[in-house]
Amino acid sequence: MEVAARPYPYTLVPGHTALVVIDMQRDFIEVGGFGDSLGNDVKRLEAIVPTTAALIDTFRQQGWLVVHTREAHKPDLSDCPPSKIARGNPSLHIGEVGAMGRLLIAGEPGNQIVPALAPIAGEIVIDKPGKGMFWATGIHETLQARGITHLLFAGVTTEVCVQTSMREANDRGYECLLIEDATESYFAHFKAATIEMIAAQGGIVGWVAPLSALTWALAKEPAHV
Ligand code: TIU
Repeated sequence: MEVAARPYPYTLVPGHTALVVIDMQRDFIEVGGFGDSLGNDVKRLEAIVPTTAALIDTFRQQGWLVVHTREAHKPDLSDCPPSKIARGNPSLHIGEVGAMGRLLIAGEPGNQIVPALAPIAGEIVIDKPGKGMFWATGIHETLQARGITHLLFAGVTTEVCVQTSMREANDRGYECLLIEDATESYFAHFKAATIEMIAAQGGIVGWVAPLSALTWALAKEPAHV
């Protein structure tokens, strides 16, 4: 199935394509979380929740795999390098108690995916200690076992965890498409730059397209898994 995209049409292979929703957790999207502790205006990120929900719904309707990630550390912080805890001189450090529990710690209220995008049975949820989804998660083996070769990306933030994950996926041979209205950054110019650099040089990291391009492709050519 062809999806209109930049720098040229993206060939989506039904049955071998998964959606990866990166870190749509309260830690980044709500006041009092990790993103806020770093001094960011978190309100920008909430705006993509409806588009991301529609994208997830599209995958569910097709019966295609959805993978959710969370940036999360073990309660004893054994998977969090001291350099990451110290970085940025934040108002609260990873593991310290904030308005939604301990920052970036698995199981805490702030570490939950926002209710509008909550995973359902049959979807994969991974906790990742890094910015990228492949470091120390085992997700590559899980995707390979399911025959996944194509990944669509959504989530936050565009230039940090989304871009890192997409580059990691690209290096592992996945054909990657970023859904540009289902990703956001605390910095508008970083989102724009990331989109440009992904699609530059003939799609050096992958493709970019709005959700409407996927919707159009499915309307034109209904897919069967
Ligand atoms: N700070 C920032 O922009 N992002 C992160 O720390 N993590 C993710 O992007 N998920």
